[in-house]
Amino acid sequence: MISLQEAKWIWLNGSLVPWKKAQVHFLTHALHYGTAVFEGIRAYKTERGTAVFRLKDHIKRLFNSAHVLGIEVPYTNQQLYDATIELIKANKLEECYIRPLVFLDYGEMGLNPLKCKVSVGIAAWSWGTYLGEEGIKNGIRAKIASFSRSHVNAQMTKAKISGNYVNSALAKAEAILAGYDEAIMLDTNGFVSEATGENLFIVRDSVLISTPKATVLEGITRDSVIKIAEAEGIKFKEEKLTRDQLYIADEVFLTGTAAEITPVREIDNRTIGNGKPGEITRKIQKIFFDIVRGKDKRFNDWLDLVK
Ligand code: PPE
Repeated sequence: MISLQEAKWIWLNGSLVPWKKAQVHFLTHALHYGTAVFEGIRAYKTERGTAVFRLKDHIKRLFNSAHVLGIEVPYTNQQLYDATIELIKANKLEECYIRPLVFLDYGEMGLNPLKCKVSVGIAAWSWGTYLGEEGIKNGIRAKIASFSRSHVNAQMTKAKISGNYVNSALAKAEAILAGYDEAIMLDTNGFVSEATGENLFIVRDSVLISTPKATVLEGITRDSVIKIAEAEGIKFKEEKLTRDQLYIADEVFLTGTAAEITPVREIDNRTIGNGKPGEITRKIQKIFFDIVRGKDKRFNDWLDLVK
């Protein structure tokens, strides 16, 4: 059963290929060893047409991820930018999620990644709210994962390397099977890092706090939230957080391209604040959705128009 909303074309190594024909060989290196890097990007409908949110920043991070993994992307920044725009147009998507993947392809087996052919694909499809409409509106229930986030010298936190995501998938499945919506992960020192595919913020006494950048993915939504807070005069700091600091926070929310801005109303069966999305969460969430839909002109340079 496929629940993915299929589109018409996928961009693969320089050309548009029909969705169902965008296939790889069984012995693709990345399929066996996780040797790939990816991005998650969203495009939204604005009054000036479809606009991709911070596309240049996402492509830059894709190149950084490849650099960390030690692989060379066989295209330029501009080529992948143009390919993304071309793909959205060809698929006639007004709003979509975009998934570029740079992967070690077929031709070599064994762990040595150095001689593998590097391939690049980009898919785009219609993807609704990641943690549910209800979750974005009223907040989700989260659980602290029993699996630790990988040590910073085990898996590189600055890179969206496919193999890193097994750690997230373990924690996500555990949370879902236990009846929660999402898992929050602690690092190997016991401090809060991030959720399986989202960065984390809390609000305490009107101060916005996020976990230190060093141990988490440098989220583009996270960066956007920090800049919104700055523009709105909301005090922000980065700080190491323990799990019980989450329990007693006034507000907790998660940020990510897929999850957008999702409030957390409960962690480990403890109500956060009054159990409803807090004032600062709602304020930032509203501004974020206004920005991505082109209604807040202060951040217009974050939008890359498709036409
Ligand atoms: N941390 C992790 C581990 C992560 O994967 C993401 C994005 C973030 C933080 C937030 O980063 P940003 O999207 O730049 O704000 N996770 C992507 C993958 C989700 C998936 O299930 O696939 C995403 O949100 O697109």
